[in-house]
Amino acid sequence: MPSLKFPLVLLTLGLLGAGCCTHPHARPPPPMDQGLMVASRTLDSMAVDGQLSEPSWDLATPYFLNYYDGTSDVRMREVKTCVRLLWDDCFLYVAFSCRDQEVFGYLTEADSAVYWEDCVELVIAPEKITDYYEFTANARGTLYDAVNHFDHVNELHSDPGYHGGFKAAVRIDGTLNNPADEDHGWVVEMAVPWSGFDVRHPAPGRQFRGNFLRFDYPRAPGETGFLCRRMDNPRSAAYVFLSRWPTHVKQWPHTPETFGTIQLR
Ligand SMILES: [Ca+2]
Ligand SMILES: [Ca+2]
Repeated sequence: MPSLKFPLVLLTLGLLGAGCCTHPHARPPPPMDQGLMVASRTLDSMAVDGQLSEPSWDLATPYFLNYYDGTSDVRMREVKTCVRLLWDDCFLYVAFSCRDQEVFGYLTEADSAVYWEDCVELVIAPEKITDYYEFTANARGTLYDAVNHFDHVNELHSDPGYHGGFKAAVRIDGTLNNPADEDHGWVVEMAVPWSGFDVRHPAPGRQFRGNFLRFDYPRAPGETGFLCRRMDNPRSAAYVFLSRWPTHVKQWPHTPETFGTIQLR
């Protein structure tokens, strides 16, 4: 069971302002049926530090994930998660900008069950879509990666023994694990090496199937969402709000047939 012995992180960095995604009320989301996400070539060297301060990020197209509740029609809830993609000869870079009133994450051990906490995920299939890779980071920067197989009876088999060598850094605008105050959000800057999933020659025009997920535990239990245990108090339950891409799809995000297309530009 997680304890509270870890020091709480206090970072008030204004991360969702300049250099990150704009406030959702200031920028309308793209069309609901957008299933193609373009990764731009980097212009400069990248520092994986959780700050989207590189000029390359300014040129990356912002895409917004959509809320998915798994039981009813997908609807556009408040846009809370923005994804941007970049690439160079060595890495695929992913930035997640997440608005969040309560940021929480306790797990610190690599490949632990970070998907039960505030987290973001990239899944990507270089060849067969039923055999794909998963790269996940929780809000305190603990990483999980796995190679997954999704069979035809809708069962997901994950092998976290896989190590793709990816790295990620998180910057929090608020206080981690402190429900007494109200947070603003968090940003993940992720770099996944092409060698981690056997892509030897990335080039413009290359396409992959994939998806992007965000699990958000809200400030207070809501009326919708998935009921899950929280790692900070397994005896209690909380609702988690899951967002996915492509935004118009209703199926569970790990269903490979529903993956969108990621294209290198
Ligand atoms: Ca950076
Ligand atoms: Ca949260």
